[in-house]
This record gives sequence, C-alpha cells and structure tokens, in this order.
Amino acid sequence: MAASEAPCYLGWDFSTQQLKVIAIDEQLRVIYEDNIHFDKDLPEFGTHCGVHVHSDKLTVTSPVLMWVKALDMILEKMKSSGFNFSHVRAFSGAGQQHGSVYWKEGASQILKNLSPDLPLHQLLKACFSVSDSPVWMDSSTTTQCLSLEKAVGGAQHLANITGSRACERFTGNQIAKIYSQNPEVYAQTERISVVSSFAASLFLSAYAPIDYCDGSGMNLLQIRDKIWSTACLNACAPGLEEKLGPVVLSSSVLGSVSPYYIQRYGFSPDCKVVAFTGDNPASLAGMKLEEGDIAISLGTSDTLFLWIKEPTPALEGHVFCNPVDSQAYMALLCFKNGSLIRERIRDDCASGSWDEFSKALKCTVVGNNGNLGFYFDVIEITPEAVGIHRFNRDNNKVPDFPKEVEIRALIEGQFMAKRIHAEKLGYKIMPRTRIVATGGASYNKEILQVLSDVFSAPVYTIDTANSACLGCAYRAIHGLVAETSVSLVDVVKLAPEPRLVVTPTAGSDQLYEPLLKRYAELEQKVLYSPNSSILAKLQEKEKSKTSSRN
Ligand code: XUL
Repeated sequence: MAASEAPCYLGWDFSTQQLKVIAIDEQLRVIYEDNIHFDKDLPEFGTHCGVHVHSDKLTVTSPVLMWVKALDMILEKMKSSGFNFSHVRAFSGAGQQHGSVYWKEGASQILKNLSPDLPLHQLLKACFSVSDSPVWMDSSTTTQCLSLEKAVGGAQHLANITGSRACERFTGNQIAKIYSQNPEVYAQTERISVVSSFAASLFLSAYAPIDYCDGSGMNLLQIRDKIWSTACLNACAPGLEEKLGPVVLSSSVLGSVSPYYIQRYGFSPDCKVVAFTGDNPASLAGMKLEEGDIAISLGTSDTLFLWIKEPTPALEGHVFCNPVDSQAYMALLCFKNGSLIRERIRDDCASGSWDEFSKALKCTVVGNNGNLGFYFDVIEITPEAVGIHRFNRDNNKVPDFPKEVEIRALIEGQFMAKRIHAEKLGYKIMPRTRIVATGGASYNKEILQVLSDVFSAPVYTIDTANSACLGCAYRAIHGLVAETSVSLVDVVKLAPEPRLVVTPTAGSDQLYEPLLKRYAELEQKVLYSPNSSILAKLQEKEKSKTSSRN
C-alpha cells in the first residue's frame, strides 16, 4: 500500500479558541494538522477568544452553533486539501472540560435524518434549547455550589464522592443554574452533553455517552464507582439522570461514523468513533507521562496534572478518572489566567512581539531582584483572587514595574503559583522529576527556562503542542484493540519520547527557596478570603448588587 493509502487515525480537539485536528499514521507519525480559529474564521458569532463574557463578568458562554459550523469548515478544508477520509480507521476527540450543551426535544430525530447535501450548522439550527453554552470560564454559579455542598454534607464530602469540592464551572452546578433560572428550558431539554460528548454525538448522529474522565469534571460522578451520584443529581435538578444518559470507559468504541460523513466526505463505513474525553485527560494520554512526572499545559487555561494511583481529593484541585489506566486517577490544578494574560502583557510590554518578550526574560535576572507579581485579569481559580498585585523586594505593594520586570514577574509568578499549589496537593519535586510541557507557550524556550528554574527540574516537550489532539489519535488506535487487553501504554510505545529542552540554571534552587515562601505568604493577602472563598465571593456579589441599587 502506498504511504498515502495507508490507514490513519484522527484526533479532534474542540478547545476554547479553536477546533483542531491531527491525523497520524500507523507508525504514530503526524501526517496532517489543521485548525479553525473561532474569532478569526467565524467572526459572525462575535466571540472574543472563543467566548462571550456577559455584563456581570461572571457568566461566560460560547455559541453552540459556532462549534458546529467550525466542524463543517474544517471538514471542507480537509476535503479541499485532498485529505482522503476513506483511510481513517478510527478517531476520537477532546473538548474543553465542564462546558455543556442542551439538546432540545426532537433533536435526536433531526440527528438521525441528516441530509448529506447540507452543512451541519443549517441542519442543526433548531436542535439546542440553550443557544449559548456555559463554558469552563464561567464563575456565575456560586449559589448553586453552596447548595450542592450543603445537600451532600459539606465541601470535603462532595470532594470525596466526585473528586472535587463544588466548582462554579463544573457542569452539575451549571445545569442547576439553568434549571433554577429557566425551568421551561430545562424541561424542553431531552439530553445534556458535555462539549466532548456533544462533539462525538455530531459524528455519530446520535447521542454519545459521557466518558468517565470528562464525567469527573461535573460534580456529579462517583469517581471510585464510576456511576452517577444520586445525591448530587437530585441536588442539581430533577430527572437529570435520564437527560445525562450513561457513562462509559474512555476507550469504548461508540459505533461507526454516521452515513452523513460517509456520503458527504467519503469516510469509510467501518470508521470507528472512540469515546471523546476532556482536553486535559486527552493531553495526559498524548504526553507519555511516567510516574513522578508533572505535566504542565500552557494554553488558554494553564493546567498542571499528575498521574496518581489513589484518589485523595482535597478542597483544592481536582481528581479525575485516568484516561489511560481505568484503575488509576489524575490530579489536576487549573489556572484560568493562562495564555490570555501572557498575550496581554506581551502586547502592553513587548509591542506584541514574542521575540521581545523572550528578550526581556533573557535580560532580567533569575528571581527578578525580589519583585513578585500576581496577574489575574479574570477571577482566578487557583488561588481564588482577581486583579494585578505587584510587590517589591520589601513586600511593599507598588503600582507598576518597568516593562522587562513586569514580564519576568508575570512568568515567575505563574510558575511559582503552580509549584506552591502542586506541593500543597502533596506533590514533592524529586531528583528524577521531569516536567513535560505542552500547549502554545511550550514553544517558547525562555518561558520554559523560567519553568525549569522555578521547579528546579528539567523541562521536556513533545513534538506537537497539540497534545490533546495527539492523545486522541492515540486513543483512537487504542480503542480498536482495548478489548483484547492491550493497554494505551503499549500502543504509544512507538511514539517519540518527550525531548529535553532546558535544565535549571545553576543556583536557581537556592534563589527560589525564599521567594516561593514569600510568594505563598503574599498570595494569602490577595485572596478573596483565605478560608471560605465561595462564601466571601457570594457576600461580595450581594454587596455590589446592593451598592449598585443605592
Ligand atoms: C480544567 C479546565 C480547563 C478546560 C479548558 O478543569 O477548566 O483546563 O478544560 O481547557
């Protein structure tokens, strides 16, 4: 068989700002990559960075038809570039975690009868009872979080069941908000998907189940037993189990691609759809992590995740089911102010140029002469704080820094926060610790040097920054053989090992030791409230409502 006729596998990623796809061959080599950028390629939806931020600044949504239209566009783009869909043996995909899609009564019938002559966004126009889907950047469900924690006996108890205390972006709380504010809309909804299972549903032309890993980001799944928690479902909305459908193992083959894609794009009728999952679990699958490694994804959100054997959920961070080993788990910390604030500071302090940004990191000293900063343009998740806070070496708050100092303070601060919070979760940096970085900013060596210095550990990267897509292409291959007890670890043996990019600068560990301590202490000063942040935020919201009424 000629190389162009060899079987291939696809990995999709419905992320916050783009829809991305990667194709790999049987040797796991990347043979095709493409993307649709929501703001740039679909300006008619009026998103900024893929989302709509509402006037309360807490509600954040994305138009569901934008995601559908992006799929039409990327498939057309692939077709016109000569991509041969008939060679795709299987595919899987990822979605930004926690976001939810509300399918209107009758949508399953429409899905079943799609005419291949029309694009999906025209066919599915009337399928959604909520046109703007809540996404992971939303933090408007404080009331629902408090009542969920109360209903199940407290925050730690909820974390023990579902892997996380109540989080505003988690799907259960978003559903509870829709039910309480708009019961008719909830009643008209026949199925609720997360972004990943929604995307799989498009390809199956039927509702796809939610996989265990992405299900762990909902505050609804019992992560140990891998079943919905009746107590959590009941606390969120009535009749929810039926609207959510079943949960499945992440390596499950859900079925074959639907006739729509066979007729319109030339997919093979045998092409299998393997369960879609969340972007972070998918990245874990794409990064060939070993025990003891720390993965850091530097994207719209920055995340830090680890492979763990035993779940020990705490009030901070999350425990999800593991996409590679169904007996294992993954611990995750999410930082909302990731690439968007890096881009903003690049624009303000480096004339919009990454080269200038990198130069500033090179010409400033490790430890930034004791200047520290907290940069949260939007309400941060870890820690719960907002605003820009700069401190000089004497711990005095200052209004600004010179441009180069600002750039280093941002990057050092982002990585110090990651190390401090990973250590709070019980993670220890050991001599054999490797940091595996992915996401857009992992292309920038100077940023990775700071990461290496702050963690005092070598930093590795993989060949593509699109680890979620790649992980899904690997998962697609695995799906075909999972039932024969071949593991994903076996499947990815052929994949290239992560590559060493930087090692710590000599002496940086001694320099950062006191700085990390100071950073952790200063962080307490910038929090909403050191202890009960959700409650404090709610009180603050109430206060601002009252003052705007007066
Ligand atoms: C993880 C999280 C984000 C989204 C978007 O909990 O909220 O990382 O998955 O990428």
